[in-house]
This record gives sequence, C-alpha cells and structure tokens, in this order.
Amino acid sequence: MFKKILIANRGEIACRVIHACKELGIETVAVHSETDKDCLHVKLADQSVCIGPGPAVESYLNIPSIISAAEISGADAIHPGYGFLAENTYFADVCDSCGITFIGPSKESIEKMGDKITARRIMQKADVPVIPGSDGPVSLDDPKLFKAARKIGYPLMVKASAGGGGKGMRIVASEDALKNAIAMAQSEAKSAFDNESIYFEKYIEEPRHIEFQIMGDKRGKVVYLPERDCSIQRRHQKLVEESPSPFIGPSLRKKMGRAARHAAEAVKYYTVGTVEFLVDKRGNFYFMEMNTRIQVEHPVTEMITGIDLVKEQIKLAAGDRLNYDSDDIKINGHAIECRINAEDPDKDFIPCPGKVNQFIAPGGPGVRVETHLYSGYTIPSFYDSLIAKVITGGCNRKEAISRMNRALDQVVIEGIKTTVSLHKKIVKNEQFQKGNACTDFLSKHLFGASK
Ligand code: MV4
Repeated sequence: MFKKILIANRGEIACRVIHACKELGIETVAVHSETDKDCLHVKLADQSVCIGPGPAVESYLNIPSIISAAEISGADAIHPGYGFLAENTYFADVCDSCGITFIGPSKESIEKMGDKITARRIMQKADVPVIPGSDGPVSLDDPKLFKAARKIGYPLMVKASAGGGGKGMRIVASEDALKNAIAMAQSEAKSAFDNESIYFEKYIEEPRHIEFQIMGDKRGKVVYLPERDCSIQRRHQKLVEESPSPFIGPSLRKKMGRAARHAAEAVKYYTVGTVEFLVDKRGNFYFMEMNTRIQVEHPVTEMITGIDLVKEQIKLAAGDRLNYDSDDIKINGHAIECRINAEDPDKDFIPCPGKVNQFIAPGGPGVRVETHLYSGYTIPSFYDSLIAKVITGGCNRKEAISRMNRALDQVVIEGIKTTVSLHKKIVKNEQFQKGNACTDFLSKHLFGASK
C-alpha cells in the first residue's frame, strides 16, 4: 500500500480523497494555488505545497510543479480527482516515468476512450451497442457526405471525436442545415480540443442519461455497480443524480451492467470508471462515452451499495484484487444528489464567487454533505462553481426525496447566491417526484422553452 498520496486537486473532491487516505492510514499531501492557501483541503492534509498562482494553467494544470511537489514531499502516488489532469494521458505518462503511481487508468485506456470515434469502434467490436452513426470521421469535402447522413436519417447529431460532455455538438434537423452544422462543430472542436475530427450519430429523442459505475483490477477482473440516472442536466452540466434509476428494472440493469463491464474489459480498464449510456423511451440503450475517472456523482452509488469507491480506487491502484462479483453488490434503498453551485439561477446562472459569511450544513438521518465550504471562506473566481453536494438516502425513493427536501431547507449559505433555490423547486416538482424527469425536464417544467 502507498505511504503518502499527493492530491492534485482542490475543493470538495480533494477533501473527499483526503478522508479516504486517512481511513486507510496513508499520509496526505495537498497542493494549492496562491489563491487557495486557506482552502479546507490544505487544512485537512498532513502537508501542503504551493504550486503556483491562481489561474489553473499555472497551478492545478502545471505538471512540472505538481511532479516537483510529489518529489520533494516523497509521495509515492498521485490522486488526480476529477477535472484538471484526471484524463490527461501525458500526465499519467509523466507520473509513470517518475516512478509515481497515477491513481487512475493506463494512458492507453484514457486515450482510447478519449477519442469518441475510436471508442465507438472498440465498443462495436466488443458487442456493446452504440448509437447508429457514421463508421468513422466525416468530412465536408466527402462526395458521399449527404448519402452517409441520409442513411442515418434526420434529425442527426454532429459530434466532435475529441468532445464529450456536450462540447462541439450540434443537432441537425434536415439536409439544408448539415454543412453549416459540420463547419460550426469543426471550428468549435478545433479551438477547444485542437482536433477537428467530427462524426454523425442518429438523434435519440427524449433520452435518459443512465450511467454505470464499474471497477476493474490489475488482473483484468471487472465488476459493475448499480446505475445512476443523471437525466436532469442544464447545458450538459448534471444538476441532480440518483440511484437506482426509477426507469430501470432488474433485467435491463443486468443487460446494461454487462455491456458496461464489456466496455471496460475492451480497454483493459483497471480502476474505477463510468460507462454512460443513452436510453430511449422503449428501453433501447446505447453506449455514449466512458469517463475514465472518479466522478462528481459517485456518492449516490456509495450510499446505496455501502462501497467506498475512493478507498477501492486507491486499493486497486496499489494492486489489490477485487474479491467480489457484480451479483454480490446489493442495492440498499435509494439515493439522490443535488449539486450546489455558487451561481445565480435568476441571472442565467452567472458564477457568484465571494465570501461565505455563514455556512451551516444539514445533517441527521440519511444525509451526507460533500463540501469544502466553511463560514468565512472566500470562493475564488478562478475555478469551477461547485461548492457542495447534498446526498440523501432512504429505504425508498420517496424517503430519499423527503430527506432531500428537508436537507435543502436546512442548508444555510450566506453572502453569495447559490442554486439551492433551484434544487428545492426540482425536488418539489410533481414530474420529478413521479420519476418522469427526462433530459428536457428543466426546459419543459421549470424554465420555459429557451433553456
Ligand atoms: C445525444 C443526444 C441525443 N442523441 N446524442 C451528449 C453529451 C451529453 N451531455 C448530452 N448528450 C446528448 N447526446 C444523440 N445521438 C442527447 C444528448 C443530450 C442529453 C443527454 C442526456 C441527458 C441530458 C441531455 C441534454 C441534452 C442533450
């Protein structure tokens, strides 16, 4: 097992990783930007190193600085959290060359799943259903372009191969909009990812976003865990996640879980990860992408399975074997997570950094809060606006919802605007309570057509 882990991240996830390390008896090194010297993760860690100025490119994305911090502190492994360097193949490679264990997948796994065209090809070979679409990249000067599009049918989606999470994506309603959509997606992808490779997918109407947590060990064993339903999103940012999905029964769960396991096996995946699917109204499911990291919403899975995913992740990186099967993992009740952002929902969700004069977290039965907030903390403007995750669990969905209602009413965050008010509306909404919320829920039920 590792002696000392450096956490190459900040905020709630850095705190979460430190909790796991402490429970495993592993020493912790926090890294922080100049702006973040008073952050909770710095206070919680055994040791801390300043790695540069506020802007992430100069600190949390600064690979030489982070590697130096690991070397001077004597860390034998690095946990990247999510975001920042978590899916950076170059970083995983540099860690390896320096004899530091990267707590995550191999660079080959990251690379294969990071390129969506490659991932689709590997999934097809592994008999994992993919969304009907083009076999490879499409190009504006291909004489068979319209023919290829017609074969898939309209509406279709133009997606960036290097994209994911909705970036570089366009819906195309009909042939006359095709070329323009490709050109737009291409230039967006070129500037965002320095890769203008584009492909087609059939447009799945009113889909649900269902994802499976998986875990693999270094001997090639992979297990799947129960699904999370992340259908409530805004501009491709998840707002609410729950597990199990009100939409998925035992037989579809088993079919999708096995497909998720095959997806992970196909890229020799040996850590925690998530396979995302779109599910249509009839229950057909399609591989969408794989996230090769621990995700923001992992606690809902922990709540209903009793498995500590971050501790498992660390143990798997140290070479431990998985000594249980998917069927041994039981669903215990229901869990929901609301992501609280420092944003103003009444002003188009503009970020609201600033001083938190008072913070009181809810507690009591079935409530878990993952946060780096404390009274007097100042939220900087440089980073993501996620400030807290409220997770509630109960013996069934109804109890998890009533606990979420109660917990959200008890949150006190003074000094800044947050999305707590939006979450209260979602959780009280009749369609949500019935389990009907699909991907257009927000626009349909809470905001009007434009959003
Ligand atoms: C799609 C889709 C419909 N058809 N792909 C991809 C990234 C994710 N953030 C949104 N993505 C979608 N891809 C095809 N072929 C619809 C969406 C989508 C969506 C999916 C799940 C949950 C919420 C969504 C909101 C908008 C669009």
